[in-house]
Amino acid sequence: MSLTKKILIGMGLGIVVGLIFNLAIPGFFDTVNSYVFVPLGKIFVNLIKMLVVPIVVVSLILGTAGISDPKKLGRIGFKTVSFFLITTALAIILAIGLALIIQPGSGEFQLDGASFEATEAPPVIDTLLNMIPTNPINAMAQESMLQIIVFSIFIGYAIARLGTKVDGIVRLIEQANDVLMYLVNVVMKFAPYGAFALIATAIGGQGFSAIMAMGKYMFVVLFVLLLHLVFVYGSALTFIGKMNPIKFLKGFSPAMIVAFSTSSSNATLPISMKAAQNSLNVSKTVSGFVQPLGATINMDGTAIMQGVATVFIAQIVGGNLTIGQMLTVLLTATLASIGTAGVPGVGLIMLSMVLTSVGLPVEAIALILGVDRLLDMCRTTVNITGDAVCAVIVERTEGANSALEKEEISA
Ligand code: DAS
Repeated sequence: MSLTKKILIGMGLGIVVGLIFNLAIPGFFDTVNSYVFVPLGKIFVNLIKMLVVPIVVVSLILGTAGISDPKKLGRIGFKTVSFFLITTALAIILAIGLALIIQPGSGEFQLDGASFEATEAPPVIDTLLNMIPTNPINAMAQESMLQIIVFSIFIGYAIARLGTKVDGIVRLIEQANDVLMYLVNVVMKFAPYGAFALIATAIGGQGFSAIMAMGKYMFVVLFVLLLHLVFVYGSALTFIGKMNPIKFLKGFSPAMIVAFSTSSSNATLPISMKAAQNSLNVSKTVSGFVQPLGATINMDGTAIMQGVATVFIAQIVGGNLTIGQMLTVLLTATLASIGTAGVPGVGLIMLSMVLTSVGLPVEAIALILGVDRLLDMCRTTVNITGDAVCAVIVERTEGANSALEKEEISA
């Protein structure tokens, strides 16, 4: 049975058991919750938190090293990275904006105990200065995410500039990334039990209001994913890529279906490259550069989930994000999407990093864990679609450039 099915079963059982305790035997809930649900849920959350810092360090070093060597990047690379960063930032702004308007986390459901002290954001200058770690190891120990990110980016930049001299370190970090991605799979095997326990705790304590909150959260994420697909990618294709979005959809839908069913950008890559080359007239050169890079550093769908989830969790723990914290979310979610490889569930692990960066309790992912797998299927589809849209646009403008160059030569 697939992991998706197991997580859905875990979620379903969690809802049923939670409702039984909430509606029929509330007197037993506290005891069973303390000795069964909370420990099981804590194991899963701690396993996720255990991976966050190493994954952020390793994947951001590799991601930055991969995109910060101007020689290697060239014009195609510059266009590609610019498109990725602009669309990811747009995705997060859309996500935070709509989550603030729709307010999925405001209502009678509030998370008990998890108090959310809006850490008053110090003046912007201090925030920027504090991003530079005086002691990177201490930053990791303290889970100071912005400092960890800055340190990783510096290392990645240095690796890119030193090139072959540090091949040994690159190989070591690449192997560390493989180990961590393997561990993501191992941790995700525990997800069905974690989903069951965390949802049983939330619903056992709060009943239907918790289910309503989950439903509203899911609606907002799906709504923003659709908006991003239609408006951001649709207009980019029409006005820059000079391609009819319907034509794109017809040519790229096989890859979108594979992404939806596998929840993995990496697993879909061969299909999405073939679809781009055979049906969207993207050259092997552009497709071979843009799509593999995009599968790693461009995850608009994941960034949307992280934007909505952070605002949602801030709302259910009774607080609202300050402007400074929203900017932190914009920065950390954009950077989070740069390094994380496209494997199932990695977006949830990186969400822990975003939550930590604004002082929100990671335990609050309890409510979104159960529906995360379904959303992972949808956001992975958006992730790889963004890569293909970028490939079409780079091809079109490169094609235009090379056509212009040919004209100049022949003139
Ligand atoms: N499943 C990831 C991907 O392959 C996205 C995510 O986990 O958010 O793109």
